[in-house]
Amino acid sequence: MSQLQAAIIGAGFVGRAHVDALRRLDIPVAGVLGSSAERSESSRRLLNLPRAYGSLEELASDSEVHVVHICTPNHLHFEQASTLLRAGKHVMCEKPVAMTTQESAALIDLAREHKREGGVCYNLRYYPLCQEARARLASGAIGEPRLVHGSFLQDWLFYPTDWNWRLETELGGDLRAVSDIGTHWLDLAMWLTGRKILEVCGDLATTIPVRQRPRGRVETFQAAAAVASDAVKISTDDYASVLLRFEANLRGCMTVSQVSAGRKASLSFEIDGSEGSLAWNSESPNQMWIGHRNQANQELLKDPSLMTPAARGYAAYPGGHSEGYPDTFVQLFKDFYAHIEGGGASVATFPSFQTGHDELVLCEAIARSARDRRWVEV
Ligand code: SOE
Repeated sequence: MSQLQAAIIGAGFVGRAHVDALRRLDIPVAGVLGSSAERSESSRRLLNLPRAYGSLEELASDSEVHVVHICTPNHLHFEQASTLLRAGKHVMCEKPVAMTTQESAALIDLAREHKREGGVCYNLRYYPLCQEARARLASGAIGEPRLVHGSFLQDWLFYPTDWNWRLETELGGDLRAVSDIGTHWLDLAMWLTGRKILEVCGDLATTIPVRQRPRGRVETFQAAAAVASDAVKISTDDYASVLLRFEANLRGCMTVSQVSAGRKASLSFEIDGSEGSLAWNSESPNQMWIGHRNQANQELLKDPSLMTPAARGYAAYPGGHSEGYPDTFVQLFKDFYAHIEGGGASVATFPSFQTGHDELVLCEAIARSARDRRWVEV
């Protein structure tokens, strides 16, 4: 069992994924804080945890807790992370780490000042075959990367009656598809290729400008159609396409949408290099396509015995045994907790507060580019 003890804020769809992953790693979870005393208690019972916290302050002063996982709506991240860092807790925060770059920069400073680690949940890096793609790119398996393109498409906000807090700018921020799912894609593109994005040119659209807001609570991915509702104007992006210029002349293009019928949570990328290509899709995460010009294309099925040594450790099960979305949290937290247990001495391999800040800088540049209808330097 780990020496470190965790606690969680927010027990919605993703909070429960965090608790499941911590349990697989044998990291004790001391308790949960919800949006009210009743919700803390009902989540405590649902997740079978020892403690229901009554407030952020009560959680921050629990000396048994070393790491807190923040799984709340975006507008709460900054205040919660700041309070917890000041109280000496390490923080694993859902993305985006904050609402603005001023806030994310302040969190980096606070973590440094209090000598605590901050991670951001860009968990999709931790699919075994994404780790494999990164290792292959680093070893030059497809030569010099020239193009990176792909999309992240969903349909859970397809109907005007679909609702979630992410649609409200005060709770989710000014951007939605770009910030909620586009940042996963952008994080992958930069992490896979090891190249930063220097310039962006974005086109954003709100394809459903008026939606029905239900008068009750709706969870992420939960249908809301049957309840009483009010019509509200929407300003956040249902769709975006962004042209990208990376370091070392790498070019790219990303499309994101939360209104693409039939696409549930489909992140795909293809990287075309001077000697070959690699492609992957999160809806078939145990397969990677390897493209050639002068020989037949290949398909790698996830199998640790066929994977590059640097990536192999991120596959928890033998070949033929599929790994998916919940497993990515396990691998991310494994890296994060190992780093904390090592006293922060190792190089951080997990997405850090700096990663979260870089993503917000990109989001701001994309928003400016779309508003001004031009390329913007990051
Ligand atoms: C909703 O769009 C969501 O839950 C995102 O917030 C997650 O980051 C993504 O992994 C799945 O979809």
